[in-house]
Amino acid sequence: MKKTYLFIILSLLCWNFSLAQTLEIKEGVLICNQEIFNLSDKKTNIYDLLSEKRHENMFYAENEKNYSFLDTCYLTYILNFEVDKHLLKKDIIRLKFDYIDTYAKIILNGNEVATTQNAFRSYEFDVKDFLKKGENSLIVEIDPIYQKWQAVNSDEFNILQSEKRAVFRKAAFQFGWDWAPRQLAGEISLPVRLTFEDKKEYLRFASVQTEKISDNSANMLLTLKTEFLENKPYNIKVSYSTEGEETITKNLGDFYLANSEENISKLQFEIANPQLWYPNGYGKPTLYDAVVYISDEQSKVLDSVKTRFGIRTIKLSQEKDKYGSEFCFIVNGKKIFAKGSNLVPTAMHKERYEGLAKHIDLVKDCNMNMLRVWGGGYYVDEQMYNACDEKGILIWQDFPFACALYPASEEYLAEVEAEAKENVLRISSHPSLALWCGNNEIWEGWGNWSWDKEVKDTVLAVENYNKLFRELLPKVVENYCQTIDYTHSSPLNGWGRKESLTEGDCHYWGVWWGDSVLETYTRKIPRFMSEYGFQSAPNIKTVNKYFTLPYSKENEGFAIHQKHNRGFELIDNRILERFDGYNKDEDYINKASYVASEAFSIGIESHLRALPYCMGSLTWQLNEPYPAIGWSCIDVDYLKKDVYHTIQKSFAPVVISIDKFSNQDTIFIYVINTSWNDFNMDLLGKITDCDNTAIYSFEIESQILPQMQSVCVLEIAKKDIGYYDESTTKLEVFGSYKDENDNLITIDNSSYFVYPKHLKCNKE
Ligand code: BMA
Repeated sequence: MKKTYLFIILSLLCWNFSLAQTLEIKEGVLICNQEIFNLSDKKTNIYDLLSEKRHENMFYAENEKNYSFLDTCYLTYILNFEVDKHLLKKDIIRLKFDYIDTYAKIILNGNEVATTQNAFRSYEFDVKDFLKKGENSLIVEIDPIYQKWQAVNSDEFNILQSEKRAVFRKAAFQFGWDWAPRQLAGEISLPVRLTFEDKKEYLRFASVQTEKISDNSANMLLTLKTEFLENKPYNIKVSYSTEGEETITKNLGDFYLANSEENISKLQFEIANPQLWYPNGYGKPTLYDAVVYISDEQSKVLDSVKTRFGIRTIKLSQEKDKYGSEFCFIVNGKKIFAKGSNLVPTAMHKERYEGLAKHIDLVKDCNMNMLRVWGGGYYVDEQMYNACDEKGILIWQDFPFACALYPASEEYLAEVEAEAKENVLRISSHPSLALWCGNNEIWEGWGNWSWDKEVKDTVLAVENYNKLFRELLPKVVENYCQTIDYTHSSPLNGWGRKESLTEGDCHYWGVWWGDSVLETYTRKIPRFMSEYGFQSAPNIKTVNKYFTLPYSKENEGFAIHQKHNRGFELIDNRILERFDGYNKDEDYINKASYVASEAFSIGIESHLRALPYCMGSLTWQLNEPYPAIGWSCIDVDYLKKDVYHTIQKSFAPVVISIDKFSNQDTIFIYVINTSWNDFNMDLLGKITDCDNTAIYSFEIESQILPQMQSVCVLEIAKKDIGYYDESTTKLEVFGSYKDENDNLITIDNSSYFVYPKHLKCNKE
């Protein structure tokens, strides 16, 4: 085999109190079907490497078909590196992988170090015995999952024959989804790290959570992960600071930490006069930087670790009321209206969500304050959590389980427990974390999708569900992240059931899957809408980059990007209500966008008008890892789709909404204020005819808009509008108010009363 010369980066990290050294292995080769590819830390997966070698865009036209053979390909990563003999003298030498997907064998200098089977964990191994002076060879072999997947006997695991993927701890969407192709080949991320350390007492990790906020102080919970402690008292100090304030150091006292379970210890401290963290639209997301020190009895500092936190409480209120029970987030003691979207992975492979971290302003500028991390992807990585902490974007984190029955053998539960412990503890310090949720649409599937007819043992299926989602996962959350609530599934009830509108969260798919007209949203108001949406094509630049003309379902270079089996039909049904037809070019893209924009504005405004009955609206979906004709508002290249602008407008702090659907004789005009400030608004409105002559107008001065309220400011009886013909009229409403910073804000909304094809005059 061709000898590979590798780039080794040896970085000396001078930690405060001992000399630890890290060797980063950033380059190597990947072999697939005897073909050799050079790796770099930017390119580690076979799909990117192959498309680079072929000089082609993998997702252009039908190209993706030529990559499907990779599903069955055996992959071998070869990473050679040099080790200095001094390093070998260190007591603890560990090999660390941030990401290995799935079923890998790790071989170091001919010795099998370990096998892995879970893409949701990071891995580290003691390798002191396997390393040698000079050149070392690390080989990672990844077996294709495809053959294992085909061979799964679903009855053996009591899972669905149609969703055998559930046996593997690998992101569900990679098996193919209705917005993504199937791409199953595994990978590792680079750099792989070797750490060389002396054996001594270590503070490995610290997380700070908020337990309680009272008048002038906050009670904080400090969770520490330690290693190699002895059975003696250790002193713990925390230094913390936030921008513009002095650093405060607190001595928390002396503790016997060595006997803690799994080296995890929990301590408490208080912060006086805390600066609170608030979500976008409700205040500043203030962050604190902290350093935790561990010292011995002689006050010698043994180790320290940095962390970052925010001071906020967040609760999910599911209090019962006369309708059912609410589903509402309470931040720092006050209710918020959750505005946001569902986050899916930003790339088909290792990148997970990092890409969006760099584009997080797209989320903030869209007036969003919450993202739900959909369970068919991964646990969100640090970059993205950090970005959300900084911008005030709350994260609802599903555990990675979606749309399938999952096994619950001891072995499987042990894997899930390991991944959950690692990720829950890692994420617990982030103030953006709002909720842990067991899974996506499994409880709904069980109750509504005839799974009971497909699975071998229905009693066992419920037992398995309970073991995973009502026992194991809530227990991990309780142990490692006790300040954050847990709910076992999203949604609580399937959208066909009446309870979906009176209690819990709801995924309402009557519009789209159910082929209902868009205005159905006005009648299907849940307590919290956690998924709903309508498809459209990517931004036109992205369309031109990936799709070929004509834009018709007969042209595979276009049609391959529609992954929903009834997608074209459902879009057509709504377009043809509004337009007489379309050309199979940009005209189709524009008309589909028109429909989707209308869907999102009707949906969001319906939820807002129903405040406080409805306390959240999360569109499906924020982003996509592939150029799909799909539901996202940001496309694969991070470009805004038309629907982005619609959603941004509808998620503004104060919104004018025209309700023309709930009563055929009356038009209702609402103003909804989802902020925590009261405003006064002046409103102006007119109904114009074809020649722009006003046939009706109104003015409202100093309309009081109390915080967190939806106010019906005017009812217009159609009989009172002089000459009125729905096919020739348009209603426009303008409003202006001074916001909390005394800035003059102007907003507007407008509406026609018939579909474009029935409009008798040619208005823009
Ligand atoms: C919801 C999601 C996804 C899916 C979307 C659109 O149910 O949970 O599974 O992509 O519908 O069909």
